Amino acid sequence: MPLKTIRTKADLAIHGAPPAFTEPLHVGRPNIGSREAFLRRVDQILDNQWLTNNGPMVQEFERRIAQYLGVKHCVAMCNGTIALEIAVRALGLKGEVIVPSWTFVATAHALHWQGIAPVFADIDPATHNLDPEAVRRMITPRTTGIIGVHLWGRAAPVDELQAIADEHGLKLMFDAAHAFGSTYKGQSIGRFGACEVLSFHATKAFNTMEGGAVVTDDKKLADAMRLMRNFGFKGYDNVIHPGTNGKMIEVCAAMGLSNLDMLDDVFAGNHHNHAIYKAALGDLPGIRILDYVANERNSHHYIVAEVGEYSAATRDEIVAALHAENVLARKYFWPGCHKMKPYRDLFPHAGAMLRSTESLAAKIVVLPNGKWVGDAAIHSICDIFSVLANP
Ligand code: T4K
Repeated sequence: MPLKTIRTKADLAIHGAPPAFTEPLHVGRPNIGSREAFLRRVDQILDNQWLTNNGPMVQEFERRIAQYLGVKHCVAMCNGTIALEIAVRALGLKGEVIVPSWTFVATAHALHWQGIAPVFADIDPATHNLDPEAVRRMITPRTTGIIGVHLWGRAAPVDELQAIADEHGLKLMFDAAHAFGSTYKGQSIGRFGACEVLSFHATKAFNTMEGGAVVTDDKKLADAMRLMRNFGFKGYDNVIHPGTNGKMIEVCAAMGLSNLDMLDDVFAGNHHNHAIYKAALGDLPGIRILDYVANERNSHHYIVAEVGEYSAATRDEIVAALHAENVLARKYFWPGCHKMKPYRDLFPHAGAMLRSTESLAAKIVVLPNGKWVGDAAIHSICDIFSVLANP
């Protein structure tokens, strides 16, 4: 519960008032389902004495995820980043792969880590997702693939990217780390491109503590990834493929199975919170709350505010003021991958092709959401925002 009412700038902690919250309000607080159900499963794991290596809990988790998404194969992994790396390798990507710079750095790292150049294409500022025309501009004879990202769980331009991939003989896969439970044209995300990669990190709408998966309808691809996530073993003592350790452990699968049962509640709670934020902030000068497509399903997990030039305070001033109140809003994904050291060193002039990315990166703030944030806290966060954004 907030500790004070905020009506004017004098009520703000940056002006000497006490902070609105005693405890930090985080953006990525995990959604945790039934403790009893989880602990029952953990007991079962201990009784089984089977902790990892494709155990029964992981197999059940894979079946439930595949069924939920309507895909043929789910290959569960230890996290989304390793899942991206394994998918990239299983698809045989090499040379250059086109990705947005406006994403979490793991999308680019999964390529760079394997000696593949991530080539950054610009986004459409209205959707925050890849601009298909910008993707076309970045294709060279070395390009082998495209990784679309469904940022904030909002679908990338799937059909347009598939058309480009088909036209140029490129592989297309998706980083769907934010998009578990989202739809595109009424169909579950997870069913597009050659494969899609999910993250079940603690901070995601649906979590397995740490975890990820690749989902696909392609059996050959799924089989290859199953080998790769387990050192390339086919049976005892028989290694038939290069591989790594990408396995999900049983406790993570248990967490996932328990959390799956409360998914609808989490999504509904997020939707409710998003509506409050939108109603309170949507009409402020220079402020835009990123919307979700009305007739598509979405977890509404990310409350993304853009602070434009008509706001009386800049994005950085607003973030500083929120932090002073103990609201730990985040500037995801500032400054864009291309401006982070490994990629800045590789491509010092990338910004010339990334005008929308750079402009957006200066405007974004992501606000707390999740079933643990109450209406009173959200109203208080919105009051802080209003006092700052209004002249
Ligand atoms: N692709 C995309 C597009 C992604 O966004 C991500 C991950 C990936 C790929 C890779 O998937 P994974 O390999 O992670 O499965 C966080 C997450 O670590 C990361 O999973 C996520 N994206 C990214 C958007 O956010 P940080 O560095 O911001 O995390 P951190 O530790 O600052 O936590 C965020 C907030 O959550 C904090 O305010 C504290 C709170 N928190 C965090 C944890 C871990 C909790 O309250 N409890 C917790 O247990 O990256």
